[in-house]
Amino acid sequence: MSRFVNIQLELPEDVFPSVIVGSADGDDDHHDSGQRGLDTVIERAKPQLKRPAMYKVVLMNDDYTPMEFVIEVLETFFMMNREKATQIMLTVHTAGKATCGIYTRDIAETKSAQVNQFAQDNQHPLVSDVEAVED
Ligand code: TYC
Repeated sequence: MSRFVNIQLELPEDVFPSVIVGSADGDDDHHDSGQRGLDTVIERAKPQLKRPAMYKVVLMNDDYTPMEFVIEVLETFFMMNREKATQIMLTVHTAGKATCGIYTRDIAETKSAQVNQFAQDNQHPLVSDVEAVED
């Protein structure tokens, strides 16, 4: 019979749970009495939650897309007001590219695809791309 037991404990939020991963002696007698031998191994449990990986939607400069069209894209797909959209458009224009938003992977991919499709539908060479945010 296995000597490994799964135990769930209710703990205060600031207490990081530990888990008993094994006992070296193979002798079960102290389990019934609720006692652990000196050879019991205790390790930190893995945290159960982690933040999702995040991705940037990056807008690229080109020589042909009208500034007004880029501003419309930023207002429409990234919910920017006119002032913010103008500022980001000018950053792309002068620096070559800029981040328009940071999202989980599926949302970033969808926004980027929507922008690229909208640009194509309007015969502009505007392109956006998705880049992983380093943690
Ligand atoms: N460089 C373009 C122009 O001079 C404007 C532009 C800005 C294009 C941002 C793309 O992502 C872009 N008309």
